Amino acid sequence: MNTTLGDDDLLLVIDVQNDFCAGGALAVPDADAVVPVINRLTERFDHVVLTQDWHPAGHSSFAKSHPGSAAFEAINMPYGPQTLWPDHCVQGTIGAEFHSQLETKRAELVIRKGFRAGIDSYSAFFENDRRTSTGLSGYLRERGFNRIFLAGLATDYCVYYSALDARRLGFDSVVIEAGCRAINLAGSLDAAWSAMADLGVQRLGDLS
Ligand code: VGL
Ligand code: ZN
Repeated sequence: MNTTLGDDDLLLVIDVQNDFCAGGALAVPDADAVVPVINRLTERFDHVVLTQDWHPAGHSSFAKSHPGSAAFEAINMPYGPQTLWPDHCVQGTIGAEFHSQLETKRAELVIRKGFRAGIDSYSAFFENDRRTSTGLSGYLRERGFNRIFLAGLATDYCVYYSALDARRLGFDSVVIEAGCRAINLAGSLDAAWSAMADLGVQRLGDLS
């Protein structure tokens, strides 16, 4: 892979928010370790976009919204299967804020997702019905980006779905492993890497 970065390369930083980090409501193992890595990556890119998981209270992806169901169970929603989560990244809460050490000032866009009560959005591009657009694709296209590098949380959910959609939309899509950590529910990490490989998402250990 040509790792010389240019004006048409973008770093897309996925969901580095307090609730996914140590002490958070849906803490991803070792999540805080991505912060210095992503800060270093951010310095290398001309363009950086952040995503922010941003749910209303009582969101339909929260286990508490489904009496009789527990967190980390899967249920069927009108748009398909949905894993249930502990309440997390509720709009306006500390848990929804970016990690305090994350370097955010060079971000050119913050795209929020998961704000509709009845549908979750793992991907930065499409909600979990796989059709409702967040608008990010149009933004990236209009700005002329060709290659999207991804890092953040979690490798096997929001990074995975975003990387896959970037590829499907015709961008080159590269996941930087050193800048990601996984939830890994029931083999979800292996499944994610193999699905990404099948679709032509590139896996880069780190940017040297
Ligand atoms: C995520 C589960 C629920 C993620 C977001 O950022 O990977 N995972 N909401
Ligand atoms: Zn969420």
